[in-house]
Amino acid sequence: MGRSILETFFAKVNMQAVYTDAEIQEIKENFLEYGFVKISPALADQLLQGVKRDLAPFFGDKKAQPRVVPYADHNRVQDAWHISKNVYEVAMNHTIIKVLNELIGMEMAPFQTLNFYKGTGQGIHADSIHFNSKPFAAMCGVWVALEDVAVDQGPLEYYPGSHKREEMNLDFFDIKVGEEDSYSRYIQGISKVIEKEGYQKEFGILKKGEAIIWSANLLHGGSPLLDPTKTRQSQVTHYYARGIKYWRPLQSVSATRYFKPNWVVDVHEKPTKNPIKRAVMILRASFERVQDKIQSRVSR
Ligand SMILES: O=C(O)CCC(=O)C(=O)O
Repeated sequence: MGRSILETFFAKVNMQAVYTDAEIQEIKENFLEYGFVKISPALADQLLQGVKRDLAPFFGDKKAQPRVVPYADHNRVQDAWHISKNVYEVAMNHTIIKVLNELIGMEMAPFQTLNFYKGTGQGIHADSIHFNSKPFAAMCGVWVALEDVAVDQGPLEYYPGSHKREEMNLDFFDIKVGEEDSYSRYIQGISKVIEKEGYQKEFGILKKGEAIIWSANLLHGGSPLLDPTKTRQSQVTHYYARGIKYWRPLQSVSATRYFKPNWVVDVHEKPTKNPIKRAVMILRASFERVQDKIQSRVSR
């Protein structure tokens, strides 16, 4: 899954694309007001194609199972940055990180990637239920379109302004961590809040290479896939501010349990030739897999 010299060159050129101060100011104002912003980080077409090419063997009815990632199914590969330099490059995109640093006012870094093949229909939630922090909302999601996305492909769905609400963890809905159906009850609770507040949904209709950044407290999810024959290839990268406290409400049973994010790092220099690096990657992936299993058990 290596990249040609030309691809590397284009990726570097595109990393130099940045916004002017006036544009950054406008982006900040929109983010504060609506809880999300659309940006065009000028990701090279070769890079986006590279992501799709790297993950093609694992998606749809393909049988291949990626190794060294914490989770993969026919529609979702988590932390594919372990196996794809292109996924890593999207997560580390200079423009995206610069904008995030400005929005949050702290140094932001990626700690999880999710690559999708088709629409997810994921229930509406705030990312803070999965990835909370002290201070609150020092976390963002960034959704990059790897192809043009229209409404029948099950685009991202979000509720502008909903990020201004107070923090809504399980206790907000009188749900105890680990209770049966706690996550589906959380999702029901969120849907009632949306109805009560009259939040209006919007869809992430994007052109290939465009991105949406959302706040940890913005209500969002995946809209239904109206045309099941269509793909909706995308990469979500989750970013935290560095040097703060990180916790997951779904795993904090009796008290806030802090954890250390698995920061995205460059493992692509000589991934297979260094046995120690490889062993560390495998150990780390196994650890993440266990963490993921615990989380999905708690979430169901
Ligand atoms: O891409 C989607 O359909 C949903 C993604 C999402 O909600 C998330 O990553 O938090």
